[in-house]
Amino acid sequence: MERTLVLVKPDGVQRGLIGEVISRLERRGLRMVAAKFMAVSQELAETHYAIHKGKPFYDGLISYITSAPVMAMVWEGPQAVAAVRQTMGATKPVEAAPGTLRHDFALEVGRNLTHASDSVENGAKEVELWFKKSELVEWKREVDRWVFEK
Ligand code: DAT
Ligand code: MG
Repeated sequence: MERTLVLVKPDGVQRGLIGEVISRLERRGLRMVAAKFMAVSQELAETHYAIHKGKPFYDGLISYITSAPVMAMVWEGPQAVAAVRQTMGATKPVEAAPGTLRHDFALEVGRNLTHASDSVENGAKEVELWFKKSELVEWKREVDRWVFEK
């Protein structure tokens, strides 16, 4: 079972799209493991986006993610990393496939609504960065056997 970090970024929160994001991930069959509504500190933003330091869009990215609250979540399921990124759509909303969140609700790369981990390894690292172990809830759903094959 994979785990992935999902953020509804400040634009998604301001636009009232937290529920839409959660609803799509729930409908997909993924299982929520943790969630918190929070302001992002400069330090957390810089650690989270360290890989983009030095890129022309870095400063804008840091000020965007720290500009207003985000909804941070952990979701799990088989191939959760790929499944969630597919549901989000491509980074640039105009390149995102119809039916994806970024296609359906966004236009600009600097206002692309969500973050989702891009690999299993980064998923584990990001979950550790954003959540304490005690905030992760281990649970099972009655419906799991109808969604998860194993
Ligand atoms: P993703 O968020 O799809 O994982 P990423 O990790 O490559 O994309 O980049 C992180 C964020 O940085 C992305 O959501 C928006 C911003 N970004 C990426 N590429 C950009 C670009 N070429 N111009 C402006 N912003 C960009
Ligand atoms: Mg990324």
